[in-house]
Amino acid sequence: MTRRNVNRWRRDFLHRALQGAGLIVLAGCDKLYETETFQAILNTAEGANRRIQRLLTPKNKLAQEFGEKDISAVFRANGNPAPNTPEYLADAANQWSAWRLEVNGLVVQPREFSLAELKMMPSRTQITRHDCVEGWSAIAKWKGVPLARIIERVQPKAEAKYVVFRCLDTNSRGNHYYESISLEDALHPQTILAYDMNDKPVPLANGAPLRLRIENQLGYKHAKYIRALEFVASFEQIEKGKGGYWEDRGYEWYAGI
Ligand SMILES: Nc1nc2c(c(=O)[nH]1)N[C@H]1C(S)=C(S)[C@@H](COP(=O)(O)O)O[C@H]1N2
Ligand SMILES: [Mo]
Repeated sequence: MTRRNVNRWRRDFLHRALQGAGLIVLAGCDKLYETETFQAILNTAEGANRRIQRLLTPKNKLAQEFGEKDISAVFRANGNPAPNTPEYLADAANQWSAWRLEVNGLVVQPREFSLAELKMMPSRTQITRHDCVEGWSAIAKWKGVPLARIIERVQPKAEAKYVVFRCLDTNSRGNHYYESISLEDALHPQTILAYDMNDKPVPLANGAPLRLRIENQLGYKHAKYIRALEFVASFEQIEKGKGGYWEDRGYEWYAGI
């Protein structure tokens, strides 16, 4: 197959998988979501397993995972410092009880999650290596809620293609950090919204209270200080249109490793 055919096949496959799995709503089929049986199937563990099964494409290959003994003694903090707005500092002082993750855009059920709610959802723990393009790497243990679990709750519409991560921090000129990934990568089993790092809450310097781990991608894709997830059909209208803070400054959008 040519590369184009492979890409087309992958796209069609994903589309079918998502449809079959009930993760996207076909135009005009919104009613299906309102039926009790359908909701019941979605809510069963079996339903969840079946959905994951169907999404296992070659691209879902797992990144290498390590053992406790491999965890780096020092894990650098990189990029913008933690926000120093009164709101962020107050949220941190109050153990994030007032903080909310907003999930909106092209979804059937936009909603907010408190940190406590995210922590009550099924979690995944993984010891992985972070690779920054600046030439350093570090291994840490991360615990968080798989993004797939959030996706099940909010139900992206058929037009949704990307998840945009809106971050709380800014550079010295006041530009907010943001990132975007494909729905396909968002459903990867190792793509998690992490709230713990090395068995403790993620430190402020490393993106508290919630940061992305997307283990098949380079460091700059791992959005820290997440405020909101936005489901979109295109990111051309966002900031400079390249899909992320560093992408707007010349980095590749697809930063696969
Ligand atoms: N919100 C936000 N996320 C970010 C950054 C940033 O400046 N702001 N820097 C990125 C880069 S380049 C890297 S290498 C990692 C660093 O994560 P760490 O601070 O946990 O080492 O975060 C990424 N995510
Ligand atoms: Mo980086």
